Amino acid sequence: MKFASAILTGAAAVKALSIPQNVDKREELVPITTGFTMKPFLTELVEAVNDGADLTEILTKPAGDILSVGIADVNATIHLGLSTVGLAINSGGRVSDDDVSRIESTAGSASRVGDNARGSCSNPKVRVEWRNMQPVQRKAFVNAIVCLWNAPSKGLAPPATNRYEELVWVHQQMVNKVHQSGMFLIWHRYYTHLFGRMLREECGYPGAYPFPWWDETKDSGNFAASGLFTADYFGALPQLNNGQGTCVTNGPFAGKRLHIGPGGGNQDRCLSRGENRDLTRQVSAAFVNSCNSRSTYAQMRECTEFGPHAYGHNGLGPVMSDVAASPADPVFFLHHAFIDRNFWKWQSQAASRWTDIYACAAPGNPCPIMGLDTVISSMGLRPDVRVRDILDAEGSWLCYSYDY
Ligand SMILES: [Cu+2]
Repeated sequence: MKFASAILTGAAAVKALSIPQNVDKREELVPITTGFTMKPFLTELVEAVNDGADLTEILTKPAGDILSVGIADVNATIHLGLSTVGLAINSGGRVSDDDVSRIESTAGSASRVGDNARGSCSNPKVRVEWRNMQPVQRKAFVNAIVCLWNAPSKGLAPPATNRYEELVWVHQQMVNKVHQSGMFLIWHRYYTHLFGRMLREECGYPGAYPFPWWDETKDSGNFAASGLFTADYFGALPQLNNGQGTCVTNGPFAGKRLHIGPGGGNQDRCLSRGENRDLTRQVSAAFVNSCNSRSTYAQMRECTEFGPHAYGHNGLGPVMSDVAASPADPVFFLHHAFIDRNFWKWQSQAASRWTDIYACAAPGNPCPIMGLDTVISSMGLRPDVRVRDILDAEGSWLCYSYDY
């Protein structure tokens, strides 16, 4: 094949190169084909207020910076939107409420977490917001990801061409079990933690350096300005180009090829990004506060998953909006550390949230109930754990907290 193309000249060579199946062809623009289910802020806000949450608290609680102009906007929108949103809510859509009341009535006697007590985690490792890390730490973090990417696979997943892709493969295989149910926050907490352990144990990311998280509320509507997307770190995040993402061509991930996904398939393609500011604008402190004002795990999880989580994913382009294989973009883990930090903050509001959980262990109606002994699997990446091991991030098993 190589020989054949080498002897083609002039017009014949140009024609050969334009054949779509040509393996040497490298795409520049990548269409967006799937996306996470989204639920708008306004809908969530009205539901939260209907459930007794304090609107002023949601809009002014300092979970990030909310501009006064933002508050005025939101108030105006609420007045305009109440009647239509009210109709939408009354006509259904609150997927998990039935399940939640059923679960709460049957699982109220869940036992306390005893063997994951906080006492044995006297000095939790602090996860630090990206901007608060030293440049040398940020660089080491990115280098460790590159190391995982360059490391051979361990045979866990045949389609994976390197160790990093085994991690992506696990998410792809688990996708239907760990989204759209109570498993979402718990499982992604474990998955993100495993990623951190692989960086430290397999790629030498120093124990003294923190695991980062990304406070996306500070970059609401302009993720590209976060400081993550530079040639020093994760490479560019351009705006969408005609609704399409662009292959990453700068930084340590320039020219990287992906082999797990899109969706359930496994196709060679580029790592691509493209910001949709209409979507990233939705990832606001007010939205996070609204989710964290919900009193039950099920409500908070649903708000988070379909809210800031989904808008962050879908706002970052073709790879990050691919539900199954989104971890193929390493920025996935900073995004999920942000989601986990919000979960941690919600848990911090009441001691029982570290020790008890009422949730669905998988999608479905009726759904299987999650208890403290429900197994959390990474399909062989590391040994399985139970919910009770990781429900409390500041317990002995995980032993971490966040800087704010
Ligand atoms: Cu996921």
